[in-house]
Amino acid sequence: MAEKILIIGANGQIGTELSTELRKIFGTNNVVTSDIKAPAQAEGPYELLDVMDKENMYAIIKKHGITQVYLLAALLSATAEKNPKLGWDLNMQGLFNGLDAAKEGLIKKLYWPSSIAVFGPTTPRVSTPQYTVMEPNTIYGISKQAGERFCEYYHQKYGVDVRSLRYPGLIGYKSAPGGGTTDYAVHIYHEALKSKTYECFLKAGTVLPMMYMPDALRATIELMEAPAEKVKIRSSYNIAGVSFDPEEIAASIRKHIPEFTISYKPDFRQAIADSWPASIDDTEARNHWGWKPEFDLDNMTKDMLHHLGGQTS
Ligand code: AKB
Repeated sequence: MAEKILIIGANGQIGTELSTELRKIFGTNNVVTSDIKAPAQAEGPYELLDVMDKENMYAIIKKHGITQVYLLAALLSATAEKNPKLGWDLNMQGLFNGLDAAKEGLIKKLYWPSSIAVFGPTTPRVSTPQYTVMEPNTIYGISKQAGERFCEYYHQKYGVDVRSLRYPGLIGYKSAPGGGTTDYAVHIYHEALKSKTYECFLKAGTVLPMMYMPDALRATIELMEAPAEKVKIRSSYNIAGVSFDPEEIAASIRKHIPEFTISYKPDFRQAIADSWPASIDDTEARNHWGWKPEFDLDNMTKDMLHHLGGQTS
């Protein structure tokens, strides 16, 4: 049977780009996008859907004969800290609706993103392993950790084919990030081109795990397309791209825009960043289904500046 895909939260940072990639593979009409608001420009079939509305989610799945759901709707770390109740409700209720749809046989496969936010201040910060101390202290991290436990539970107990990645900060030129602690690493490129200066909301020396969007999209699709027996972890996989601090990304930008300057004005997001790993050990993802990142910091910078319309010499 041909695959029919539903992307929930398709207007967000990942959804915007993932829908284009999935449509290249599965065909425009076999990928239905959905979000709480209509897209600025519809490239194919779309539906209005609040991820917390189970009835409507099920109706859309049945209407289009959906076989796979990518459930991307979530409140990210910074936004969820400002509205903890909504952060928890939306992140958990949305996941339950997706897991239940799979448990009840409405769909065959579910993708749900987790995050490096599942780790906390007591986690070893460097080369954080797949299995380690996890005591997240943000609402977002707590919801992602609880979500991981439920994914594994639904897989073991009900045979649900759920797959997940612990995304680091994601950096891309096609879509804006939506309320995360790692968002500075996208804004910095836009500001470098616009005003040649950037005021960073994290302080110098704050090293975080990051990944260029093409790598993240490839990891997502490779995991979803991997044979089920290779997906041995059903909570969520560590994946690593590149780790850097604001000074290092500024230095990388300066190779193309020598006059670029950075200044620092840390806000509440500093405490969130300080509770997260600096780098990730993704041995399991590499060994189980062959994950390998392609972009390092300088390649990413070159590509970002090129696509955002700047110099790349
Ligand atoms: C955030 O900063 O909240 C996200 C994430 C790392 O999950 N980008």
